[in-house]
Amino acid sequence: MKEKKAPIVSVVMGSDSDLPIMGETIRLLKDFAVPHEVFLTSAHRSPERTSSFAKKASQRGVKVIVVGAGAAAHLAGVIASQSILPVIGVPIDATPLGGMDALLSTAQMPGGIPVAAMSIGKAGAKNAALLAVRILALEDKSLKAKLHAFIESMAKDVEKKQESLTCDKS
Ligand code: RP5
Repeated sequence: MKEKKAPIVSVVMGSDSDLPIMGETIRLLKDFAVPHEVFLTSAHRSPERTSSFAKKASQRGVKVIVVGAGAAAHLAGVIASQSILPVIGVPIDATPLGGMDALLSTAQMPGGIPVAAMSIGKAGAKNAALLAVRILALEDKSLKAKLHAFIESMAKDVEKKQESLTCDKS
Protein backbone atom coordinates (compact mmCIF):
# COMPACT_ATOMS: atom_id res chain seq x y z
CA MET A 1 0.00 0.00 0.00
CA LYS A 2 1.18 3.53 -0.86
CA GLU A 3 2.25 5.47 2.23
CA LYS A 4 0.37 8.73 2.77
CA LYS A 5 2.72 11.73 2.62
CA ALA A 6 2.80 14.19 5.52
CA PRO A 7 0.75 17.29 4.73
CA ILE A 8 2.64 20.40 3.62
CA VAL A 9 -0.49 22.53 3.22
CA SER A 10 -3.16 22.84 5.89
CA VAL A 11 -6.61 23.88 4.76
CA VAL A 12 -8.29 25.29 7.85
CA MET A 13 -11.96 26.19 8.11
CA GLY A 14 -13.95 28.02 10.75
CA SER A 15 -16.98 25.79 10.22
CA ASP A 16 -18.09 22.81 8.17
CA SER A 17 -20.46 25.27 6.48
CA ASP A 18 -17.33 26.68 4.75
CA LEU A 19 -16.65 23.39 2.95
CA PRO A 20 -18.65 24.09 -0.24
CA ILE A 21 -16.31 27.05 -0.87
CA MET A 22 -13.08 25.60 0.54
CA GLY A 23 -13.67 22.48 -1.54
CA GLU A 24 -12.22 24.53 -4.42
CA THR A 25 -8.90 24.82 -2.55
CA ILE A 26 -8.90 21.12 -1.75
CA ARG A 27 -9.75 20.14 -5.34
CA LEU A 28 -6.84 22.15 -6.77
CA LEU A 29 -4.35 20.88 -4.19
CA LYS A 30 -5.41 17.36 -5.20
CA ASP A 31 -4.94 18.23 -8.90
CA PHE A 32 -1.39 19.42 -8.16
CA ALA A 33 -0.80 16.35 -5.95
CA VAL A 34 0.16 18.53 -2.99
CA PRO A 35 -0.03 16.58 0.30
CA HIS A 36 -2.57 18.43 2.39
CA GLU A 37 -4.88 18.11 5.37
CA VAL A 38 -8.22 19.65 6.26
CA PHE A 39 -8.64 21.00 9.77
CA LEU A 40 -11.73 22.42 11.41
CA THR A 41 -11.34 24.98 14.16
CA SER A 42 -12.87 28.31 15.12
CA ALA A 43 -11.12 31.41 16.43
CA HIS A 44 -14.16 32.13 18.60
CA ARG A 45 -15.78 28.77 19.34
CA SER A 46 -12.61 26.74 19.92
CA PRO A 47 -9.81 29.24 20.65
CA GLU A 48 -7.56 26.71 22.42
CA ARG A 49 -7.80 24.19 19.57
CA THR A 50 -6.93 27.03 17.15
CA SER A 51 -3.95 28.09 19.22
CA SER A 52 -2.65 24.54 19.59
CA PHE A 53 -2.95 23.97 15.82
CA ALA A 54 -1.14 27.23 14.97
CA LYS A 55 1.72 26.60 17.40
CA LYS A 56 2.38 23.05 16.18
CA ALA A 57 1.83 23.39 12.41
CA SER A 58 5.41 24.30 11.48
CA GLN A 59 7.03 21.54 13.55
CA ARG A 60 4.69 19.00 11.90
CA GLY A 61 6.16 19.93 8.51
CA VAL A 62 3.34 22.15 7.25
CA LYS A 63 4.70 24.90 4.95
CA VAL A 64 1.63 26.96 4.04
CA ILE A 65 -1.69 27.46 5.82
CA VAL A 66 -4.86 28.32 3.90
CA VAL A 67 -7.69 29.58 6.08
CA GLY A 68 -11.33 29.97 5.06
CA ALA A 69 -13.64 31.82 7.42
CA GLY A 70 -16.77 33.91 7.27
CA ALA A 71 -18.52 36.55 9.41
CA ALA A 72 -16.09 38.28 11.83
CA ALA A 73 -13.31 36.23 10.23
CA HIS A 74 -10.51 36.33 12.77
CA LEU A 75 -9.25 32.80 12.17
CA ALA A 76 -6.53 33.59 9.60
CA GLY A 77 -5.18 36.48 11.67
CA VAL A 78 -5.21 34.53 14.92
CA ILE A 79 -3.33 31.65 13.28
CA ALA A 80 -0.83 34.07 11.67
CA SER A 81 -0.21 35.60 15.10
CA GLN A 82 0.90 32.23 16.47
CA SER A 83 2.84 30.75 13.55
CA ILE A 84 5.61 32.01 11.28
CA LEU A 85 4.23 30.09 8.31
CA PRO A 86 2.69 31.99 5.38
CA VAL A 87 -1.07 32.28 5.96
CA ILE A 88 -3.50 32.77 3.08
CA GLY A 89 -7.00 33.90 4.05
CA VAL A 90 -10.19 33.21 2.09
CA PRO A 91 -13.16 35.37 3.09
CA ILE A 92 -16.42 33.41 2.98
CA ASP A 93 -19.85 34.84 2.26
CA ALA A 94 -21.65 33.57 5.39
CA THR A 95 -23.83 36.46 6.56
CA PRO A 96 -26.26 39.05 5.16
CA LEU A 97 -23.20 41.27 4.53
CA GLY A 98 -22.22 39.08 1.57
CA GLY A 99 -18.65 38.39 2.66
CA MET A 100 -17.60 42.05 3.01
CA ASP A 101 -17.36 41.48 6.77
CA ALA A 102 -14.99 38.54 6.26
CA LEU A 103 -13.01 40.34 3.55
CA LEU A 104 -12.29 43.32 5.78
CA SER A 105 -11.54 41.12 8.80
CA THR A 106 -9.09 39.11 6.70
CA ALA A 107 -7.44 42.00 4.83
CA GLN A 108 -7.23 44.69 7.49
CA MET A 109 -4.51 43.09 9.59
CA PRO A 110 -2.43 45.36 11.81
CA GLY A 111 1.19 45.87 10.72
CA GLY A 112 3.41 43.01 11.86
CA ILE A 113 1.09 40.07 11.29
CA PRO A 114 0.65 39.35 7.55
CA VAL A 115 -2.27 37.48 6.05
CA ALA A 116 -2.49 37.18 2.26
CA ALA A 117 -6.14 38.05 1.66
CA MET A 118 -7.85 36.46 -1.33
CA SER A 119 -11.12 37.53 -2.92
CA ILE A 120 -14.48 36.47 -1.46
CA GLY A 121 -15.77 32.98 -2.21
CA LYS A 122 -14.87 30.32 -4.76
CA ALA A 123 -12.42 32.41 -6.83
CA GLY A 124 -10.57 33.26 -3.62
CA ALA A 125 -10.54 29.62 -2.54
CA LYS A 126 -9.13 28.61 -5.91
CA ASN A 127 -6.48 31.34 -5.85
CA ALA A 128 -5.49 30.38 -2.31
CA ALA A 129 -4.51 26.92 -3.57
CA LEU A 130 -2.65 28.43 -6.52
CA LEU A 131 -0.78 30.88 -4.31
CA ALA A 132 0.18 28.02 -1.99
CA VAL A 133 1.42 26.08 -5.03
CA ARG A 134 3.42 29.12 -6.22
CA ILE A 135 5.09 29.40 -2.80
CA LEU A 136 5.93 25.68 -2.74
CA ALA A 137 7.10 25.76 -6.38
CA LEU A 138 9.95 28.10 -5.39
CA GLU A 139 11.70 25.01 -4.01
CA ASP A 140 10.06 22.27 -6.08
CA LYS A 141 10.87 21.89 -9.78
CA SER A 142 8.13 19.37 -10.53
CA LEU A 143 5.49 21.64 -8.98
CA LYS A 144 6.90 24.54 -11.00
CA ALA A 145 6.46 22.51 -14.21
CA LYS A 146 2.85 21.65 -13.25
CA LEU A 147 2.17 25.34 -12.59
CA HIS A 148 3.49 26.29 -16.05
CA ALA A 149 1.32 23.56 -17.62
CA PHE A 150 -1.74 24.83 -15.70
CA ILE A 151 -1.14 28.42 -16.86
CA GLU A 152 -0.67 27.27 -20.48
CA SER A 153 -3.86 25.20 -20.37
CA MET A 154 -5.82 28.27 -19.16
CA ALA A 155 -4.47 30.28 -22.10
CA LYS A 156 -5.43 27.47 -24.51
CA ASP A 157 -8.94 27.41 -23.02
CA VAL A 158 -9.37 31.09 -23.85
CA GLU A 159 -8.32 30.40 -27.46
CA LYS A 160 -10.75 27.46 -27.69
CA LYS A 161 -13.57 29.65 -26.38
CA GLN A 162 -12.67 32.30 -28.96
CA GLU A 163 -12.85 29.65 -31.70
CA SER A 164 -16.27 28.44 -30.56
CA LEU A 165 -17.52 32.06 -30.46
CA THR A 166 -16.28 32.58 -34.03
CA CYS A 167 -17.90 29.29 -35.17
CA ASP A 168 -21.22 30.20 -33.54
CA LYS A 169 -21.34 33.50 -35.44
CA SER A 170 -20.83 32.00 -38.93
C1 RP5 B 1 -17.33 31.52 10.84
O1 RP5 B 1 -18.68 31.71 10.99
C2 RP5 B 1 -17.20 30.30 9.96
O2 RP5 B 1 -15.98 30.32 9.26
C3 RP5 B 1 -18.40 30.38 9.06
O3 RP5 B 1 -18.09 30.98 7.82
C4 RP5 B 1 -19.35 31.30 9.82
C5 RP5 B 1 -20.66 30.65 10.16
O4 RP5 B 1 -20.43 29.44 10.83
P1 RP5 B 1 -21.63 28.45 11.14
O5 RP5 B 1 -22.58 29.20 12.02
O6 RP5 B 1 -22.26 28.08 9.81
O7 RP5 B 1 -21.01 27.25 11.82
O8 RP5 B 1 -16.68 31.32 12.05
